[in-house]
Amino acid sequence: MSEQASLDFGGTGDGNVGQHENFDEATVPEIQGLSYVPDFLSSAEQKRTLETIDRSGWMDDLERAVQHYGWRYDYRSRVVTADMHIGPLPDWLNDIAQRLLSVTDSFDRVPDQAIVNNYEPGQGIAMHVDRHCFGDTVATVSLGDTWQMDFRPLGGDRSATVHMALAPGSALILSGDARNLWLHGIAKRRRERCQQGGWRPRMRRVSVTFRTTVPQRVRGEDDRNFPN
Ligand SMILES: O=C(O)CCC(=O)C(=O)O
Repeated sequence: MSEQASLDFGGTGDGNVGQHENFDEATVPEIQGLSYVPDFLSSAEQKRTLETIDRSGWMDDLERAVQHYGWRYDYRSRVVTADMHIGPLPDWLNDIAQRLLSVTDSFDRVPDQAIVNNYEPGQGIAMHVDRHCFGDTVATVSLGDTWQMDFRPLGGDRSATVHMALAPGSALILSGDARNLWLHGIAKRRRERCQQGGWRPRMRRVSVTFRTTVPQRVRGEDDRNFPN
């Protein structure tokens, strides 16, 4: 594993969302099971997806706004229960979920759950490992501004943290060690470090995280197999 991924990434500081000409220079941490596909969605697909998201209703369970598809997730009990099944993913999400299978062979089937996270400047997500009611692969598609994600091995101290920039249109795929043995999160702050040094204001970022739910780990269907 590389000692420390570059902190220099994306963003011009000129306030134009969608201008991220430096993102391809971002360093991808060498963590087993982590892969990054920079141009997974075209600009037109990003725009269309964001417009569809913005026409849908937001939940205010958390500080950041969220949307749940396929299965609802309870942030308090941190489980999925059988009665949380919403239904199949809508076509616009299912198309993306299907396409993920063409860039990774880590999924054992098409993801059936998606959570949209809306991050305004100052917001983020705490360091965490995804719960095991979800399958062994998780994929996040980024929209909007380029923000940094942090990774730290479970049990490691802060000095072991590595970072990478998630550019709009990219897909980040976590499986194996990256999924199970590393925490990931996004620091709550209002600014991002610029490629050329200094800082720029953060703009809105939206992510869509795709998962498979594991039926025998959905509480209420077979509690014996539910690990935590
Ligand atoms: O916003 C992201 O890129 C990551 C989201 C995430 O880690 C989660 O929903 O568990």
